[in-house]
Amino acid sequence: MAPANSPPHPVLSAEVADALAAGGPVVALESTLLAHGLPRPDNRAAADDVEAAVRAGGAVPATIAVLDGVPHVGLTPAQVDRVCADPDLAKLGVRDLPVAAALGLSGATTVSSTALLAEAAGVAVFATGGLGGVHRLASETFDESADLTALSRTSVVVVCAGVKSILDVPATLERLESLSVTVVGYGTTTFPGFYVADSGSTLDWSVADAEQAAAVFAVRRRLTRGAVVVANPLPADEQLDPVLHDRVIADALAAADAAGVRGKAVTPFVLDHLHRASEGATLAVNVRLVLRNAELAGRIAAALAASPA
Ligand code: PSU
Ligand code: MN
Repeated sequence: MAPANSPPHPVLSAEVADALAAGGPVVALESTLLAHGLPRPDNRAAADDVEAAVRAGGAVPATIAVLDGVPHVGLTPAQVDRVCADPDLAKLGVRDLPVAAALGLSGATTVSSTALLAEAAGVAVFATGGLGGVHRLASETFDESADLTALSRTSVVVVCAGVKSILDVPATLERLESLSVTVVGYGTTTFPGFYVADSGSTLDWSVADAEQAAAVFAVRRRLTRGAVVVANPLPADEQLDPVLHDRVIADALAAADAAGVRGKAVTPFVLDHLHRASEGATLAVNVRLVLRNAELAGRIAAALAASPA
């Protein structure tokens, strides 16, 4: 039996275990974006497409979820079916992991808990859509995603298209600075706005390629714990029309407020509202940006495995 003070060890799929044992490239993928960020049944095809994008980048995908109390890193197709089909699946941040593990419950993992489980499994690179962050009106609601503090203490590269544009982006960047999270743009110092290429905020640093992203992480890992966020914008010709973007987000936030939605239900409610209000336009863009991030994460993991110092 494991010592009482060791964390519940994630169960690795055979393919992920083999890749890690060989020092090969592996990319962690979160399951909350599948279970709570994309609508059923489209989420099931997206799950396969995201894994394929990681492989196209040159790495083994490791989708992470908690099933019957057990954290899994790398899921079988039947386990992905479960994550994508269950309308009652819990959304698990770091603070929820002990409850799920102790009570034998199942849930999808957010950025915060996926990063933690990836690090525990020895997976250094993680791809998602957009980070959680500081919500608009957070000065009244105190709604700030646990993603931010988790990234301050978890050693992982997170490839994302910025933070979800339903948030207060400048405030989120300020918090990432306070928390000493390293943030670099991929080929740009324009901070992407998730569905749109430009959030209106800028970054101090950019990396030119996957090798530079891997090199930044290799130094950070030796220097201090905490994440390197690689912000990967959509090309302008693939983004959501910025005018449509601003209109549907304002509507979605007003609808969430009117419905009295609070806490961890806010993000899934708003994303669902956006997908319906834009007649699928936000959904298509959301899937596209996740695929691009997964492919880039695959290349960064491959670069890291090639020069593991
Ligand atoms: N990115 C997406 N779709 C999502 C999320 C991110 O493209 O659904 C999820 C992530 O799991 C992230 C979570 O960690 O939203 C943040 O939720 P909250 O704002 O409640 O912390
Ligand atoms: Mn929140």
